[in-house]
Amino acid sequence: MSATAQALSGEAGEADTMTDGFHLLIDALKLNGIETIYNVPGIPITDLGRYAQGQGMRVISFRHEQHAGYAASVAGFLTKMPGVCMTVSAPGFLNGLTAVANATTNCWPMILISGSSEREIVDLAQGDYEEMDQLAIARPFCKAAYRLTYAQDIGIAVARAIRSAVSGRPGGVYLDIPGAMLGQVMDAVEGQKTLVKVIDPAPRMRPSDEAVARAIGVMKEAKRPLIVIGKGAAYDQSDDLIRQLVEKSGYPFLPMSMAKGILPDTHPQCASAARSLVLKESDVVIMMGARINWLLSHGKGKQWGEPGGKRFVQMDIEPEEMDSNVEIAAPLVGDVGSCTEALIAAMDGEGISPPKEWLDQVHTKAEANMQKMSTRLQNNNHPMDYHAALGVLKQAINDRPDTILVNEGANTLDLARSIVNIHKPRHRIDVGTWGVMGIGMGAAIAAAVETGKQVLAVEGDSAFGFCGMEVETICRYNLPVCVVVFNNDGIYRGDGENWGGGDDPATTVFVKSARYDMMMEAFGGVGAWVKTPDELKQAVEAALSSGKPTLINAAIDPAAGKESGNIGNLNPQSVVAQRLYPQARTQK
Ligand code: ADP
Ligand code: TPW
Ligand code: MG
Repeated sequence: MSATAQALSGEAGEADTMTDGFHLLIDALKLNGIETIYNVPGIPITDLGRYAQGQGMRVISFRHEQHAGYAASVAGFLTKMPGVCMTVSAPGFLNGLTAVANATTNCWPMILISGSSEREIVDLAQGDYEEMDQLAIARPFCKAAYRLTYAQDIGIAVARAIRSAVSGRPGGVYLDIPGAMLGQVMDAVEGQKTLVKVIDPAPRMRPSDEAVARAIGVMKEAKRPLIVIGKGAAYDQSDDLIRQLVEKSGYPFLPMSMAKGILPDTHPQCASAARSLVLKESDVVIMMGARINWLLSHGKGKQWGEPGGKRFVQMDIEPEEMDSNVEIAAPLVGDVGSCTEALIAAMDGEGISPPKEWLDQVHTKAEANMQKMSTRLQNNNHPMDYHAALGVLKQAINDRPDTILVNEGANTLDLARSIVNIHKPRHRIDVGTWGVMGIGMGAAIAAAVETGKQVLAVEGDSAFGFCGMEVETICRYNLPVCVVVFNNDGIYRGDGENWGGGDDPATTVFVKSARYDMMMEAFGGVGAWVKTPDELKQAVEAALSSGKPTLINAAIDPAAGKESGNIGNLNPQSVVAQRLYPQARTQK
């Protein structure tokens, strides 16, 4: 029963025929199928959370808004409906804003709802409690930002927020709710009439026939074709169509990190293990919901082989994405599902099939690289290195392919991404386009809450430090999350030294052998401290079969990691520094 209907069915008296801003907001969210709020309470939204719970919504309260926000954004990625994060004004709002900006960058739908203080005081800068012009501050960081003044506008504002978040290229939306608006009352029947159910919030967008014919024309000429699949395709959920296109074309495919599992990494056409070769040697590349941004070296440079040696077909819902970095020979503007469906239909009779030599070349390279890797994964080095630990986790996910993998860190991220196979769509969540540290616990919580599945969060010790307090949230809601902290005593490596020779530790190192496992125990979860692959295996097995909140503190050789993982080349270089610090020359 909706809150307004409940009010109507009560005893006679004015309050019984009225509703208020609080309840209209809850009704508006529920009417549109939003059942969960990721929240940190406080003035003016403490009661909003209580009432939402009172009305049967799931309200997950966090310890810090950034993680509530990350959780909402990951819920958006997983469900194609905006995740909702709710915060207090000024500082809470700012904490949540990072997540909205990150969601927008990743093209994930979410709505940040923040309480705000009295507008007439804010606008005259008279120093209200938690005063801030939140709407103006939010605008540059999100896809759209709206402020409510009257309770009767809640229905339309929520509808607008949902549509803005999910239509076209998805993104983060900000909804500003002045505290006073929540308390406004109106007739319940009239209030109900103001609510809006969004019809077809993200309409399908089909590419034109000409665009499809152009793409087929490019594909027909391909001698060394490649498909690159991105997280936009994972978001789209047209998993079967994507598989059909890949298999019908016979093209090798390369999944970007969060697109792993749309087709299993073990699929015979998966070219991940021959990544350098296919990027360099391919002549036609079909991009499916993946931007040609820094993660793909902007489509240029030696990674991509001969300049001008490639033609791109790009599927994207955002027309302006085309030609952003390189010329797109055949733009396919539309949702991945519609574009893929159109290509599959248009391929018939066009003789599209890649030359056998190309497939053999890719296959041979991939096999050789996988062989090399598999020996490294079985090492029994002491102290344990990344490869040995990840060999264990790879097996754990192979045995339980339904487990959702969350992953952040530098070496911990880069190595886990290439080592741990993913078998199902949207079963890997990571740092995304920004490479943001601290998304792990929010992502793990959202994955568990939204899917009910077991989560394995593989975290660098630094990455974990950005969000570690949320293990209390995991314990409080008793979520099936196993966190494995790759504890190498620091950022990239734990063996750095102070280059000035002073007593302070190096900027990149932490307390040695820190007991992160005891943090989980402090809140009633299971902790384990492991130093060998066998111990790790046992602890992970126990965690994944019990479903209990668990933190496994895995000791990793402090000297095993590389500076900045795989992206050390992005660090600015200076000849002056190389003269001043002999150590700088040996940094990789
Ligand atoms: P990755 O990091 O995996 O390479 P990106 O985040 O760079 O992926 O790219 C995702 C792209 O997918 C964005 O350009 C976005 O506009 C696009 N996109 C998002 N949703 C859809 C969709 N449903 N259909 C087509 N393209 C989409
Ligand atoms: C919000 C910069 C990139 S990677 C990283 C930092 C601080 C931590 C790497 O250490 P970790 O992994 O997690 O222990 P490992 O295995 O290599 O030791 N602040 C934010 N985001 C980013 N990306 C950074 C800082 C960074
Ligand atoms: Mg580390």
